[in-house]
Amino acid sequence: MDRDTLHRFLYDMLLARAFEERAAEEYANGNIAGFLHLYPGEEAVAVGVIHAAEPSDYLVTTYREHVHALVRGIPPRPIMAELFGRCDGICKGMGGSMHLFDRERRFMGGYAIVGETFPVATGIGYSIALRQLPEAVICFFGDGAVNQGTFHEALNMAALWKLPVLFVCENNHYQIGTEIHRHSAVVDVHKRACAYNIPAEKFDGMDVINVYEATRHALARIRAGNGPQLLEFETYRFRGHSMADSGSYRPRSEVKAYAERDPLKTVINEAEFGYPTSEQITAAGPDVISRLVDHPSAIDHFDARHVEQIKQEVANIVDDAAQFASQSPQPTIDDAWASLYGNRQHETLMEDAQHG
Ligand SMILES: Cc1ncc(C[n+]2csc(CCOP(=O)(O)OP(=O)(O)O)c2C)c(N)n1
Ligand SMILES: [Mg+2]
Repeated sequence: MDRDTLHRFLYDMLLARAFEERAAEEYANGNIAGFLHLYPGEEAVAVGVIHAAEPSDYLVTTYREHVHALVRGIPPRPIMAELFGRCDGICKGMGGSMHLFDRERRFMGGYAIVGETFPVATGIGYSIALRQLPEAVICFFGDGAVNQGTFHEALNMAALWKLPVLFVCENNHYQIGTEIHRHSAVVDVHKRACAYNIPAEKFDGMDVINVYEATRHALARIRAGNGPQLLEFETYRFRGHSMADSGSYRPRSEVKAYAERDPLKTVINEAEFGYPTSEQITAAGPDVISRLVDHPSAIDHFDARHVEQIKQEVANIVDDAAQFASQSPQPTIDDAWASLYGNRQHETLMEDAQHG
């Protein structure tokens, strides 16, 4: 792991946490309406996966997607303005928190319906395969989506046609207040993929380096023409399901245990103390050896001062985004009508077809 990459992970994770905590504050102040699903605790998944992807790869995500949008490169200002429902939002304030979308950056949404990402991603995968492009599509979904029919239909077709789709389960162990063992006969999400002959593995989703490496390998297999892959990342959300949920159904001891494993602590630790001793390398199991031996090649490491600098920088960026959002105009009823009746002739698709 080189220093620049580690710096980007650290920066993006600190920005993600600051952005989401500010969104919570703005919601409490009445500046954001509707549902708001936040990502603290899960940052290592979006950051690790999206950094392993190429900018030409498509992303399809759920309603818990602000961080995915940030990591893909949508600036904080239009994301925050979208959460505020304002004209300068990435979707002109018509989508809101759950429906971020940016065609240019191949960020194909934010979907509110559980299981909705599967057919969308599979369709994009079909389009890539048809044109024989070296691209892939990454389909994020929660552990609660695997009993939807769309999961099975999409996995079947993606496998049958060897589509370049990476299915990524963000397993935070809860579907609102329900745990998977209460609604699923099979509780290991990745094991379900074998029904469709899709290679699948489970990894620790609290460690960004782990997530990044796993995703890089899976994407390499896809680009080599091996068809879809599925990765399950075990993670945890530190907040409730949405701002309307306190999360009180979770035992305090469980929340505390996961807080100890905060992915931000892990990445800061990696960045500050990324030099294992030779004894540590010898003592490490075979699966972590490659990760450990990479570290001594780093020229320099970060210290607490660097981390504080980044924290200050991201705090300013988030302040600026909130300020920008609050000053952006509210859409009018005419804007709403224009959006409702826009794209009726499938202009977006036609433009894409013209550009090959
Ligand atoms: C088809 C459908 N059924 C029910 C809901 C209500 N709902 C919203 S989120 C959610 C739980 C989803 O949990 P999971 O997939 O694990 O994602 P997480 O919120 O944990 O990220 C449910 C049932 C919905 N949005 N869509
Ligand atoms: Mg879940």
